[in-house]
Amino acid sequence: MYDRMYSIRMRAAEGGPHEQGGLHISGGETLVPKVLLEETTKNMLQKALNHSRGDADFIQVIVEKISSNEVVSLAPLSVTTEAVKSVEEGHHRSVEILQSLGVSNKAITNGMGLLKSTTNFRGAVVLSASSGERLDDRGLRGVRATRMGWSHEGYARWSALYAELASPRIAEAIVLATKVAHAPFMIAELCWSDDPEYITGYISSQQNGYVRITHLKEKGDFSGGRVFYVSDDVQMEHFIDFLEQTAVLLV
Ligand code: WAQ
Ligand code: MG
Repeated sequence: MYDRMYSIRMRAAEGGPHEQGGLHISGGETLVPKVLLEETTKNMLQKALNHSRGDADFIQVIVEKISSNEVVSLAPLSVTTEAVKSVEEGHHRSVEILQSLGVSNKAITNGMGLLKSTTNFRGAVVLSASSGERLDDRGLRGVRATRMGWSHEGYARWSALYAELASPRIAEAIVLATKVAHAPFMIAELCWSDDPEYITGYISSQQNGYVRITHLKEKGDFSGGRVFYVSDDVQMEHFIDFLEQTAVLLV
């Protein structure tokens, strides 16, 4: 049904590569047919070079071919936006939403604490939704969802429906949140950006969709990240394998 798809991943740092202590500047993931490969790779490079976090001196772009029969098609999560007036109100709403999804208070406190800290993980931290314990052993790298993107038609339809949201940042976050929400054992994701200029974050789940909260940190704050809350019966290898290996296309 689709052209042969390619996964493109980018990561950028300042002061050397991430694993040599460089400060993470920017990252991105997408899945495109061959006709869009060059243009998209160029756009990724531009994203790395023009980022408000800093001046990248290490940029890695990885391109991989995926066989089209391995691609899972998913509809994007539905989007709602909750306008809040302060970080305090935003955090309060986040707690309420996570509680309603069955995440324990301890797990909420631990997750919010991780995102508030200035330690920037390159990927997400996986927490037990009941104990709040960290379950992955990936250290500062965390777990990265990869091999995902919009189909051309899917993005055209979605961006017409949600014209006011159709920025590259939000479109990328919807892809990630949709793939992650469909992972086995997944309960909820909490996210806000580490970009100091961007203060809207979200809580996503298959149950509630993608719920944006307009104020989760103050401008100028470099904190941010992602937390994946999982159920107690999680099989970590299976969970991480889905996030890293299964190619997902939003349609
Ligand atoms: N897999 C897992 N975690 C990731 C990935 C990935 N592929 N990419 C980024 N992260 C983690 C990592 O810790 C980043 O520091 C953190 O997420 C934030 O990434 O208005 O822009 O790309 O609806 O800065 C959400 C709200 C914006 C959008 C999120 O995230 C809206 C954003 P950023
Ligand atoms: Mg970022």
